Amino acid sequence: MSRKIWLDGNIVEEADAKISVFDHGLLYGDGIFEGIRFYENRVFRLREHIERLFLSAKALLIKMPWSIDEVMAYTLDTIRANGLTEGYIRLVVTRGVGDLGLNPYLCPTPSMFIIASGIKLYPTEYYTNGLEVVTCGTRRPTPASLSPQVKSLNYLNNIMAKIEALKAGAMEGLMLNEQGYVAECTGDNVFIVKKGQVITPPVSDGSLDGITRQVIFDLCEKSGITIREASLTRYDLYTAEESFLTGTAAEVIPMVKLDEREIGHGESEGRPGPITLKLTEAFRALVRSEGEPI
Ligand code: PXG
Repeated sequence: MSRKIWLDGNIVEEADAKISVFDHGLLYGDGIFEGIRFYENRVFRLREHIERLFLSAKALLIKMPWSIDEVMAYTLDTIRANGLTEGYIRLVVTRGVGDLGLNPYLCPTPSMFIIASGIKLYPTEYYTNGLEVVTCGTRRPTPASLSPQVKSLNYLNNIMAKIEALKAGAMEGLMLNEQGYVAECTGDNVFIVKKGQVITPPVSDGSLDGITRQVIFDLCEKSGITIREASLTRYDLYTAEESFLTGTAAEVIPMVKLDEREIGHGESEGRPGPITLKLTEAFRALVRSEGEPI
């Protein structure tokens, strides 16, 4: 079945959803995106995603000709046009069409398109058995260059790291910051469990302030699990009791091995740990119990 795409105000067939070769999103990666999930006819944390999109736009001086509420409505329209109840939204805003040259003022109006589709990042067995991860040589760019908070169309650092991970036979790669502290994985935030407490690096160590990351803070608080931010080294991950990754696409997934070290102690060494499993279950229940109705 051909997908229906929202493109600059119209819902068009996938085959007709075309972007100009002069679009600066393509020519220079000058644009931003969001990845959003919907479960059982409800969009999870829709407003938070659209608000983050608008913050990315503000940082890049992309003047959005739509309001937050309008973009939320267009997102829901796109899902309805595709008759989907469960899936994934990719929302992309580009600087728009302009002549050649970096100058963004050559592009009078931004372009936006919205795709509603399925997504499956990892096979089911990885959620049950856990993921093996390797540390990548490619570093997360420092906030002194483009802020990691901007979800821009230039993901080349993350893609280079992903290539390293895949070449090493791992499904995901750990990225460090310039100082060698843990930042995040190529498309997910990282958490560990130590002495029963959940710990994740502060976003100032070079990670995206993930919406799923925030959900983990909420779930820990609700379940009486202590959660805090702290800079982490690879040693902290190697010797952790448990570790897991979070992201809109990945959801919550256990990380059971890093650079050949099996994470965990005793019986749960190299296996998903109890707090990870508890949070995974709580996450699954939450995404099916709240969200913007479609
Ligand atoms: N770090 C990075 C670099 C990301 O790109 C996350 C963390 C997790 O953030 P959220 O807000 O999703 O919890 C992301 C998000 C894809 C895909 O197509 C990637 C993401 C989200 C949706 C789809 O690979 N990454």
